[in-house]
Amino acid sequence: ACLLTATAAPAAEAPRLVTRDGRHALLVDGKPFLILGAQAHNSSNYPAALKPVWDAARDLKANTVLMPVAWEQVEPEEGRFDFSFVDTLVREARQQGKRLVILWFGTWKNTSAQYTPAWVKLDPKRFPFNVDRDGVANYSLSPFGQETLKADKRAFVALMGHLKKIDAGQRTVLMVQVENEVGTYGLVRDFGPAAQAAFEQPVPAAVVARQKPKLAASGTWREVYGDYADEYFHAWAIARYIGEIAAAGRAVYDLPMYVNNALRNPLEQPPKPWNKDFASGGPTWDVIDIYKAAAPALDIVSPDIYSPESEQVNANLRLFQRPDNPLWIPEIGTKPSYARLLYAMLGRGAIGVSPFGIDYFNYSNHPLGSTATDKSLVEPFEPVYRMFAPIQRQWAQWAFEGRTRGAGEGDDRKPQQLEFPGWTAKLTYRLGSFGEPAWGGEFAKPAAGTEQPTGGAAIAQIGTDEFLVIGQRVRVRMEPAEGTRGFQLRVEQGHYDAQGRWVMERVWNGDQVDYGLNLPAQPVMLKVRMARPR
Ligand code: N0T
Repeated sequence: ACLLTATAAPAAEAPRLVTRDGRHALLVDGKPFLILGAQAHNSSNYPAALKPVWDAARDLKANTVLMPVAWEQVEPEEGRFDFSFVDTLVREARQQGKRLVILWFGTWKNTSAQYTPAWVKLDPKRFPFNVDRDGVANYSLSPFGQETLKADKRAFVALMGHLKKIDAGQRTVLMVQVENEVGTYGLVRDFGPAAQAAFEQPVPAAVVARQKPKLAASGTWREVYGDYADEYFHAWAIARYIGEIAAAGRAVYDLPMYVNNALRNPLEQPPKPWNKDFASGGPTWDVIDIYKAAAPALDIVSPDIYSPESEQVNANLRLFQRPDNPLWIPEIGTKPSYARLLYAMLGRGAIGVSPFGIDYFNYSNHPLGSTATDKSLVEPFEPVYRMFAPIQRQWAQWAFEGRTRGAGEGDDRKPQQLEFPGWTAKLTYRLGSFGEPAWGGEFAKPAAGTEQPTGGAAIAQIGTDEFLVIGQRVRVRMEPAEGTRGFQLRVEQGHYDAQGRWVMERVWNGDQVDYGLNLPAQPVMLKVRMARPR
């Protein structure tokens, strides 16, 4: 019996988030894991719809699939649960060698009630909508619907209990998203009687302690937050609702949980009071503190990136990456122009990224994403995943240690700089690539294929004077930090083998390094050793 106990496989350790020195890692089987995600289309959550998802995820070289599980499908009749899709999903994911992130489409999906079961939709008395100042019902369910909260929570707890039963020994499911893009369009908050009564109460101390700017140290929502009171109140009401669901789910099966956000303009600084320009009450960057205060069971507030301008993307990355909030991007449009920005996300130390609509279902969410529904959909992203997939564990570890930086070519095509202790990486774009003119400091005309920005690089400082450079369509010049002396000693092109050992393919020297390292259209991996003159 003793022997048997000793050799029995230990239950896999639960995925969890850890934070050190303001940086984060998702531990999977006890070690940092980088999610190279693929999110399926909204209606692919049925067994017969899975094959085009697996095919696209495989072509992309994703390690994780993000898949909705809808309240309407797991509880078609009140109190009768059907998790057969979840069983198929988890079983096939294992066969495909993929991990999963489950998206709970419950009370709110893109703010609407469309994924609630019919018995919820048909009973607005029991499951009330938000109402406006005149008492007219809005399309979105009220966070003050006590019965709605109870029912959603019960279904979510049943889902988590089921996941525990089928997956606690294997941990195929890494995280759970609770609801999808919550908030309300067109109405700043619920004005129903329960909401109004709460609005006139003092702001909870946990919120006042975190959320700024404030006009007073205590008081009602209006007294403390003035013109922002309605939006902040709605954020608090929704956060509390989701937080309660998440906490109940985690009590049954403790997985990392997060919410995603349809963004407000990150460049509007300071942010103006809500003016119908985004979903009020959603976890926009300006109310992350309210979500942290009201929903401690949610680990992450994450951005869904659908504004392709590089300035917008970079601003969102900055705003959602905080010592109290890991950077996790569960949705990125599939327009090819987003691919280069993965270098910025992964270089900054995101715990993961996921283009949305990686699925050969015959549907395209253009203009948010690509027009393609075949293999050309994944082609712009695959080269980046191809580079990171073999080293995803190592990269996540380096990121957790603060060794990584990254950038995607800006819409302005301008040079960029990445600063490391002792060294600076200078990036320039619009260069020739292999087979095209790449010699010299200046180019008569930019190379074909650089009409649109497609360049980017992610760099890890793997030793004091040593770097791993991954990138495409960029010239990288490593230089000593200002006021110091140093030079490039050796540049190797290569890859890591399955055991994580570096395999050198060739040494770059001569023309290949004289003016900087010209990373071609197809990404390469370089190990760069710098040195200081003795
Ligand atoms: C996303 C997706 C899916 C620049 C849209 C994006 C997904 C949801 N919503 O295909 O519905 O489930 O999370 C909203 C984009 C806002 C428009 C940004 C304009």
